[in-house]
Amino acid sequence: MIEDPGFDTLSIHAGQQPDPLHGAVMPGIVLSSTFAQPGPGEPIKYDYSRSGNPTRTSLEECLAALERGKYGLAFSSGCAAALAVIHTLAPGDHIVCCDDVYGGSYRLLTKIAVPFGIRVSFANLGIPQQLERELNSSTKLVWLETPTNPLLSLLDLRALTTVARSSGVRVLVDNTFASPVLQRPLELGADVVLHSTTKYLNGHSDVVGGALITNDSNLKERLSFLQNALGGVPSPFDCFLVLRGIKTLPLRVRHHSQIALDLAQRLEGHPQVRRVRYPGLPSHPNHDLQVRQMRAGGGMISFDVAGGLDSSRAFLKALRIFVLAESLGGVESLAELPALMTHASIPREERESRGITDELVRLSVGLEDIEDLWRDLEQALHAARGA
Ligand code: P1T
Repeated sequence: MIEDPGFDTLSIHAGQQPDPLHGAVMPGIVLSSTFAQPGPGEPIKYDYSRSGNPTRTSLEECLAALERGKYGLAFSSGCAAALAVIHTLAPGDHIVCCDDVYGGSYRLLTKIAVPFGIRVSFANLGIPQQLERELNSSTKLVWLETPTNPLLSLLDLRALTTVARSSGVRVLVDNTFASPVLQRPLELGADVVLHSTTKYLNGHSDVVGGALITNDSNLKERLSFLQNALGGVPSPFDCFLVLRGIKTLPLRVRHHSQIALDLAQRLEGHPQVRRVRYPGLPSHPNHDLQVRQMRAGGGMISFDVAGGLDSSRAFLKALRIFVLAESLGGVESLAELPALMTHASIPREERESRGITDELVRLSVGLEDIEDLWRDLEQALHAARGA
């Protein structure tokens, strides 16, 4: 590899060299669960595939390169990666989390971390000074997601990591929605980046996976131990699929962003639509931050369908190209209702106070023809009007 390659080059080559035995340009998938040792306790490099595997190493090196980190660790899901981070803490420690996060992260924090003796507070960190008020002497971790799921608010990573750093508190950034194409939190002061590789990184909706990336060697040692000890590791085949998906990540994410911006503009002018949330729209409250912090607005749009639950239900059922399904970041367009699907684990009162109403619809804009996507949205909005 040449010195200091660009992002697109890294997406295709990082962690992958032609196979030295046969010259195969695509490195093989090493499926073996165990590895022959020349003497007892003398592995050549790998001993057992939960502890380490060559295909996983390729993926981990590639992920680290894309996030501009030194170390990457791959997990069996985004939740498994999050669980490993929670296990770096001890009973009595305190986590401050932004108040709009993926429902599964909320569930892990409230139903797993809290019973384990960790205190968790949720705060609106849209104003970075608020973080100063939330920190106390037991705070060990700040958990951020930006853009947030599902409301697509942005958090100022540079400002928030500066506040946390001055108190010696680590910052985790869930970079799933932006992907490293649009935003690299380690460069903005974060200590660890989390991904659900299920989403944009794999990009084809056929893998569930997760990852952590860091520059901190102590944290990496602890997380590697937990990766092996907790056992939430991905299969070599899934590692291969994510590596393959990453080769087109930059192309996909740039195109997702272009289509999403166009659709968001059209939705904003539609009489059946209220409050379009898309960070690339000048009307978005954090649009200035998007321009500073992200290379484009991304592929996710949220909006309210006028008319309440009956209308949002009718809209989702009428869609013909957008598939009604959880998840995001694949080449195919998806739509969902966070209140009843991805964020159903958040109590209704809390959900509604954050703006996750029964009429809030979330779109993951795929890579189909834009005019087909628009025709689909228009006809479904028309169906919603009669509901
Ligand atoms: O599903 P899993 O790979 O375990 O990843 C969890 C996760 C973590 N972080 C964010 C920001 C996420 O969006 C997710 C998973 N989200 C969905 C399945 C969803 O539809 O929002």
